[in-house]
Amino acid sequence: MSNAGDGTIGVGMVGHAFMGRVHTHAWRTVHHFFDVPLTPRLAVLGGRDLGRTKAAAAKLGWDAVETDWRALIARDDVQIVDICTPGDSHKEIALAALAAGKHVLCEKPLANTVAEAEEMAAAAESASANGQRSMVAFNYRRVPALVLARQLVAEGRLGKIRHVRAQYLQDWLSDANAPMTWRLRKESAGSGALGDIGAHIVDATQFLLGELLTGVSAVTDTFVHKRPIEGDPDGRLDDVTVDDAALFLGRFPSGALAVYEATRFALGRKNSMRVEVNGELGSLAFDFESMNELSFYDGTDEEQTAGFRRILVTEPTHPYVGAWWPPGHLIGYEHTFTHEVYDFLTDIHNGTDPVPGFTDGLRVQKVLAAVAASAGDHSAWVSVT
Ligand code: SOE
Repeated sequence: MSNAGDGTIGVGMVGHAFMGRVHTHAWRTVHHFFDVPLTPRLAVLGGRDLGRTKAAAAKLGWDAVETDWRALIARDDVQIVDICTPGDSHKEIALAALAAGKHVLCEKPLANTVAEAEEMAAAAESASANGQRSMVAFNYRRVPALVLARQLVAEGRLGKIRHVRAQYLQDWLSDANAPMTWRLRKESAGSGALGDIGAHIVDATQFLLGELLTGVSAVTDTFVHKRPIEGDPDGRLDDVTVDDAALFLGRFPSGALAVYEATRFALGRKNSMRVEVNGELGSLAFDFESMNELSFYDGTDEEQTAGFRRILVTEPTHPYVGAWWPPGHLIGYEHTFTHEVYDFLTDIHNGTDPVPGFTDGLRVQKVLAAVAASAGDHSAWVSVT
């Protein structure tokens, strides 16, 4: 569980698709920019297909490969297990890694069901007493502009919060002929837009307000029920078994009302993760497509000149930014993961529990389950005659 004693710590990462690539980038570069207490070693890359995993390891710079994640966990040169697989394997891999005494970083959403997430959170809690750290990879918590937004909310600059408006808009499924993927199967992904991107805005808004949603009311729908199987010579179609879009309302204990929209059918919106918060004293607005900016309306400004001001979040005093470039030299998506592993390594070294931990992942999972339950219960739906 502990590091190798030479100031390095071995990482074994399972999965090498999109998330595996962006996590690799973070592990490879974090110590070049941040003063990390432990330098990650890219010890082992795990993947099911030997040829593809070897090719990915060579390209990304991993020292060794394993085709069985159990073998990866068992290795002495692995102290951190990084789970970048679809949700259906998160629980099994995380529990095995924790049982083997390893630290665990797990992609979001934590699991496919609340029951799985509960087991994972319980295992992480007992492992914490043994000095093992677990974190769920809600990387948007590490966007400097969103960390700044949270600081402004916590300092009371917005006063009492009335509204939260959150959207996660992508468009890669707008084309009805876009191919089938694991993200569109309930068995592998748990849910569709809801768990893939809705989970991010649930976590981000709970993070911004420092509160947990107390209830939701939702509609979800699937627009395209069958999609082509990629590369199938007979052009066969496969069933989409998850939601394409999830829209829901929520309430926070402070009385704030929230509205959420997660869809992969918002043509023209590529990765528009947006949050707006309105309080009695001020408002904040953020859009990931301009991730280095935060808009702030200070309601205490004098009337003549009041207006949303665009804060370029690139000053060395802004969260995480001092490690990067001079003011105005922007950072990108991958940096949020670098910030994440920096915090994770710091927690491992300091013996503190990372945030968001598996319990936070469980909290999001409960919201996702509540959204699915509400959407499936049509008793509150009032038809307009
Ligand atoms: C795909 O929709 C996806 O890669 C999500 O799974 C990520 O979590 C999000 O950051 C970007 O979009």
